[in-house]
Amino acid sequence: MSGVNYSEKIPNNVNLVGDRTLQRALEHWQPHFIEWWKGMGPSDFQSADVYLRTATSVDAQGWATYGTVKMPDYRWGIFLADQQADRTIGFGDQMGQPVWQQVPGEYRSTLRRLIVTQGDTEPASVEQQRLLGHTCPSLYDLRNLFQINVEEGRHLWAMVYLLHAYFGRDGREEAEELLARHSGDADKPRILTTFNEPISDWLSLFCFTYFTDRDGKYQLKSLAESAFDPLSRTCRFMLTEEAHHMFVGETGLGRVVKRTLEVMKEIGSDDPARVRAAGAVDLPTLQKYLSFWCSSSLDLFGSEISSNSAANFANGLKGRPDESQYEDHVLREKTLALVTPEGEQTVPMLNALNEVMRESYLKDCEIGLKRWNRQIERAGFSTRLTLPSSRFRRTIGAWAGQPVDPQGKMLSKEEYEKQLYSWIPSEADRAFVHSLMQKVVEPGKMAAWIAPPDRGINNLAVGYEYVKLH
Ligand code: BYC
Repeated sequence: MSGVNYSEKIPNNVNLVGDRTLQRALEHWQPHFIEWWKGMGPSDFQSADVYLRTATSVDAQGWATYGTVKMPDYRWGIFLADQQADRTIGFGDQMGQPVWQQVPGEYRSTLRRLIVTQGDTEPASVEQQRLLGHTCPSLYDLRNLFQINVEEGRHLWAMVYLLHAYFGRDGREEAEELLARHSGDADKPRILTTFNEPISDWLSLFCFTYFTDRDGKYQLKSLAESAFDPLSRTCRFMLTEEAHHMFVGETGLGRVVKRTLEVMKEIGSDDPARVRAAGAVDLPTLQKYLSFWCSSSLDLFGSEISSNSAANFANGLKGRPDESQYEDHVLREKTLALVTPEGEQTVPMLNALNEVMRESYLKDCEIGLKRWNRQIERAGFSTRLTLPSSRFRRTIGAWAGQPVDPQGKMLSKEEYEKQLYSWIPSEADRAFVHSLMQKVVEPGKMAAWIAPPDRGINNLAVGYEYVKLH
């Protein structure tokens, strides 16, 4: 078990004290991070006492230790999963050879790019969510938002550690840049498109944590397979924390569906206008939010046909999630039939791995929809929620910019443009959802558009005062 040393300025389980140069470099970055947190992190709640979990070790006993802290005092630190003795490369052309404890020169820039791209998403999401506290539906939800925010901050630390420890001066410069780009900034935006989308209401937050954090799960799992062992160990521990973020999305959307169905039963109608008038999110609007965030998150897997994905896999930098479940770990002989707007193409499997991953991601996304559709069916209504086709509204890859409807059917450009806002939220839909977002901070009280959760955090009551406001 690797305990975390909390007596140091930067809590860590990587023996930072044994490398004074690295320690100094990270201690130099630390005040810049805090400054960023105060300026770009949750707006206005920095003096609140928040019931948060912090890792005190990376094992089952210590990774979630609960207590009340003010967010700027959160102990952000560097935690790697324990090193596995004799770990060997699990895929690609160097399969079976020992994993790397240092970055091989020939992969240096690619690995740095992967780590920077991963790292960039973490502060981006905190920036996207910074105003949400003002419209929280309950103290329980407010606490969950802040838990996610501080952990995304920690995930930034995880990537900054790798940059500082293994990439020298370039790594330190990249770490500064991670605080200089900002979500939605016209001059210095975040790297990936989804992380520049505003998240200005809680329905979007729940969709983001359902769809976008799930991309995080898939990407972290594939990086956890990496032959670069420090990256693998970092991602393995991050995945433990990531699960709670998806839980917030899944239960959040489930609670929205539950409340909407209660209202539909009360008024005896599924008429969207009447559901809205009764203060709940009508199912067609929910469907539009699902389609928006799902399609946006699908871009995060990259192009269907990608030489980057082929090289990353062949060189052992990035595998497939749960690589050991597959039989063939080299993939030099396999192909995949892919449909693009030009017709069906047979592509070397190595070049199609982004698409393979996107397909399994979509299957994972289906699980929640099945559950919510069962709830709707049990309540006696005929609407069914669906995921859009992976060709819908794409901005990356073979289907980028193609006028395709959510069922995957090609339309004329005019028809597509005419119908787009019947598939994703229009200004009026967003304005309606915003009108529901009224701050509720009385312990145990919920906003009218969302059902209470089944249980509280860490066995506490739902009505516990999870955030003490001053
Ligand atoms: N937007 O061959 P291609 C998370 C670029 S979420 C903008 O198509 P590749 C989290 C690409 O960079 C997980 N640009 O794709 C969730 C490349 O540019 P360069 C984040 C894009 O490289 C919630 C070019 O297009 N982690 O953790 O195979 C809250 C051609 O690339 C996009 C990662 O993404 C896009 N959507 O795969 C908080 C893992 N897609 O390099 C956190 C690290 C592609 O030629 N990143 N491009 O200039 C990667 O593994 C890969 O970079 C990608 C793309 C999967 C993103």
